[in-house]
Amino acid sequence: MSQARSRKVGVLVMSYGTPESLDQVEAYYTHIRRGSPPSPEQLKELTDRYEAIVGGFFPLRQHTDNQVKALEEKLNEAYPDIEFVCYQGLKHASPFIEDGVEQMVKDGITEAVGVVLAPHYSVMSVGSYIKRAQEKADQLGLSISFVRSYHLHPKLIEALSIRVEEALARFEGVSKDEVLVMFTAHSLPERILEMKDPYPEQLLETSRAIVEKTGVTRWQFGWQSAGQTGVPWLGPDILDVLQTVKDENKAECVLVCPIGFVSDHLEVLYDLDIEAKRTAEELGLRFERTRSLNTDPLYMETLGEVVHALLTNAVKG
Ligand code: FEC
Repeated sequence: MSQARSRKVGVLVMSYGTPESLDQVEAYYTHIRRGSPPSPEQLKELTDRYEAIVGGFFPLRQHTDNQVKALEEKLNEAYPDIEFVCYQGLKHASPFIEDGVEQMVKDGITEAVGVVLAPHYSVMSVGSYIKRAQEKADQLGLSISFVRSYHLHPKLIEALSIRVEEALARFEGVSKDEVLVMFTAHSLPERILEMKDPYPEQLLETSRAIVEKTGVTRWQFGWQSAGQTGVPWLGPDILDVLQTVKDENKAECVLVCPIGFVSDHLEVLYDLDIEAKRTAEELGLRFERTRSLNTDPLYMETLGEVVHALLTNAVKG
């Protein structure tokens, strides 16, 4: 079948990365902290969070593996004239972004595209993945172009809207208008605002597109998972939003939709399912969360289409 394919393209699929076992948490955390090891207290706090989610299992690795495989299948099925080979490149774990680029070159790939498993662009998130991949590609003489964001892709919005509707139905006996839908994403240091970074606006655009498609009437955006780095991070934090919801009697039911994440991992399974849920319940609020995208076919089609569009534009351009 691959004989009919006239062109071969390497796809660097980039994701955050996670440890493979509890004894790797320190090295992983040190990498996130740009080489500065965490204190014993910080390490314990993070290890405890991993242990709390599913007994020290690291779901992000499995989800990323599955997403990369599903995307490769989707691309090869949808575009029979091109042979697509997907490579994994992780930000904070092995195989690192640079390893993925190197492997493409070793395999004889001469044309490549990079895409991040995160729909919204910030210079501090997607921008930093792209920078590292571009630097390695330049070093090795590989031609590579990048998808920067896909936060308004109709199939992404459809997949997220389906999840919002399905989760709203979980509040039995409560009408849609009584539930406050809280869209969330990973916070970043506030200084991105001075840089006119598109991240906050793109997140609001995704939120508004879902609201429009689902007819949700009460909604709010909140930031989650801010780091403890001694500099101000974007707010309001979702835990504070929950308090405000209670204080101002805005709603009794809260549905969290983490639009900034595409997989089940620590920031969803701990920060939302354990920490935010506990806070909500202490405040007497009913709490639900939308299902993660993981390998949802609509999400895989979104990725396939944005990768393919980049190749088409590259030919035209
Ligand atoms: O399940 C897992 O093992 C990994 C879950 C995970 C995801 C994730 C996504 C994002 N982060 C983003 C920004 C930052 C910034 C810092 C930072 C720190 C951490 C720490 C852990 C962690 N992040 Fe993360 N992030 C995940 C996990 N993140 C663990 C360290 C402990 C902590 O702060 O809780 C601060 C770095 C510093 O110290 O300077 C900034 C952004 C995303 C979403 C986009 C993406 O996926 O790339 C933005 C998943």
